[in-house]
Amino acid sequence: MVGMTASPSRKVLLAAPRGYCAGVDRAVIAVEKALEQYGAPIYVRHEIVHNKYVVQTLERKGAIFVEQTAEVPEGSIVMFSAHGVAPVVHEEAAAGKLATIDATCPLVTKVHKEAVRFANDDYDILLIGHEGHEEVIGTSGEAPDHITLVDGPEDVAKVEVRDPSKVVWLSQTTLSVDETMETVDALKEKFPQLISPPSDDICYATQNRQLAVKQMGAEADLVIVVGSRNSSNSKRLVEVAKLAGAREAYLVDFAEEIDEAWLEGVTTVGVTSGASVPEVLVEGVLEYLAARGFEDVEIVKAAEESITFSLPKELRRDLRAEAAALIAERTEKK
Ligand code: 0CM
Ligand code: SF4
Repeated sequence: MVGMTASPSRKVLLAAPRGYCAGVDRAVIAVEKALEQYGAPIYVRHEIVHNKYVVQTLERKGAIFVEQTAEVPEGSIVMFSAHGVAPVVHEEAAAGKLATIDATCPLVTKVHKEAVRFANDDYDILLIGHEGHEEVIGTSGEAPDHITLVDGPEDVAKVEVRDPSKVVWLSQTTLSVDETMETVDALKEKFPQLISPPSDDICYATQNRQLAVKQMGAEADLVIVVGSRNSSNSKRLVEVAKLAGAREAYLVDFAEEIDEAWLEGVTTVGVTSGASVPEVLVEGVLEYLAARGFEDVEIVKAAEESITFSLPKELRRDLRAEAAALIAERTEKK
């Protein structure tokens, strides 16, 4: 038709992998299983994972979230969140006669063990992480006299160590890979004998979600990251998207938080979600976008994930006990 140009086609780039990681899946199932096995209430110290929807859903099922162990009534069951706790928290729970279920992600536990090992060998440990974040509080608590927090490259200038020939860096599991490497480079310049962790502390899920966002960032006008404000790994995805070239990137808990104005002049929208985000929330965003002409969805795949973790041992033991009781009951009936 003369004088008319076809409107550019609108599409969504959908990141893969996105959403739940193995540690979150395990932690959320652990709360559900504990509610099933023991009945409500199950106390959970700190948000089991940093996601508003997950916390609200579990609250409706009978979980009670608290920030301090002292808030849990004597004799109750308390679960520790995926982000891990300091040894002192285990002591507090024992003093309060609480039964504990530890849903700390095994990849966080791995960092705790590294910290203990290097502290026993009398290293100064430079823990790269965000001040005040629950995971960093837990890891630091393993060896408070040996650990110094380094919150980004700008913190390096003020770092001091006892012996520059005996220094190691470790990190929070949910940091930006690139920013962490910047911090490590600055630390290495200051302490040339700095040694690195025996294996990656930034977990596979954090790394893969950032890789996928990097791939879509250059092509997307706008990137929508589904995740909560207190979720470190989700917030990092917004930063990575912008650094990868996205004109804009926003974090939303739910589709209802999307502002129509963000879509003005936009033809390609990238969508992803943090490691603590249920897929149903991403589906809500895709429906919102489809209703506005973004029906075409293309997957941007950066990695395959197949890792799973078994349930916390306290629940597994109970499952074994239950199975044994059932077998005994059946044998008796014969
Ligand atoms: O550490 P972060 O704030 O990203 O936590 P999260 O609950 O959003 O994600 C999963 C984890 C861990 C540890
Ligand atoms: Fe574990 Fe990584 Fe998931 Fe955190 S983001 S729970 S460290 S797998």
